[in-house]
Amino acid sequence: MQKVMSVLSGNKVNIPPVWMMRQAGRHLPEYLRVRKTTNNFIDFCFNSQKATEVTLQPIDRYDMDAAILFADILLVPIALGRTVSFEKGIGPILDPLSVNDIRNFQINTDTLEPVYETVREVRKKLHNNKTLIGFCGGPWTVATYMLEGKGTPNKEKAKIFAYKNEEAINDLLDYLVHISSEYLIKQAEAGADVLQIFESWASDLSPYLFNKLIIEPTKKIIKHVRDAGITVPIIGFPKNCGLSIKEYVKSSGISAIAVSTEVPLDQIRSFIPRNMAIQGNLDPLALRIGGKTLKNQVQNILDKANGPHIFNLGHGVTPDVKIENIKAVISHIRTGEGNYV
Ligand code: 1CP
Repeated sequence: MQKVMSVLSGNKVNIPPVWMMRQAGRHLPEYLRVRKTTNNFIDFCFNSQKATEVTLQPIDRYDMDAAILFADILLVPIALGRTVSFEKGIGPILDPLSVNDIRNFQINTDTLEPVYETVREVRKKLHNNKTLIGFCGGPWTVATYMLEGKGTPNKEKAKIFAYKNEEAINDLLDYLVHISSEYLIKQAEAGADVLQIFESWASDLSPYLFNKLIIEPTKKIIKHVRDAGITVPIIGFPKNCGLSIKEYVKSSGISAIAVSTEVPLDQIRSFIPRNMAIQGNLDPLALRIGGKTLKNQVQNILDKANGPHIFNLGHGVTPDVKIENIKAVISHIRTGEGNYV
């Protein structure tokens, strides 16, 4: 059995499986080489051959236990007829939504077909002891980009929209639930072994908004996926959501919880179901710093993660991370020692 699957089914193993969010990305020279061949990031994501190649790079380079599909959470707004572009040094740019736009989405889910082709290709090429993870963004996280038009520090415009436009926000989230459910179902049908829902902007929400914007839409997605007969484990990642993580674990229907860096691994066990797998939560900053700092942080997580655990970061690998340090982390996890630099 794949190690990741074993842990997700509740087994505690001596050596935890490991993968890292954004493991396929700009810290890898082989990624940059392929990335350079396509100017536009969206075209790159929709090029199955290139997306397959970069999905597999971290497996070849590091022997990670899981590959994560190379795509982006912002492909879903494209299926709703919106324009998305990525500007160098800025990030995603979208045309900010008005209430009227929400009534007039031009839905075209066929746009997402190349992503399923990538999943099929990767699953064919990946060794069967490795897990393939498919994903989508949480509806609220995707909505923040659609409403704000770009990544912003506090998502204030999106939150004010949510408070003031009850009907429009419900409609928007329903559209996103609908497309994201289909997106996940088709990824699983194409061969994804596990699905992850990235709720990157789950922080600073009142419990009222957390329930409305995060829990309810997630519940609906998971229900649709299960109703379609998909049984694969679903990992939820409600980043930086504070105590709301309790309600999220209890009510959303997720199979496993991915935790960002601030969550004390030894405390979360007391309020999640026995044998639920936890994924995370090495500080990405420690990975950037390396040396003794990184070694101590890795050991700390190994010591505290009592129970089924998938080793990962609390957020993504940054472009300045040294390859030697990722290798050292993996070696430390598997052999007890690593050459940190
Ligand atoms: O030039 C480049 O190569 C762009 C960098 C990049 C990469 C490597 C972006 C732009 N997206 C991705 C791929 C990606 N995105 C993956 C697959 C690769 C992997 O993890 O190895 C995944 C799972 C995502 C998910 C994603 N995209 C999230 C959720 C996770 C997270 O980081 O919080 C989010 C928020 C996005 C939006 C996004 N995509 C890219 C950028 C610069 C952003 C905005 C981030 C922000 O607002 O801070």
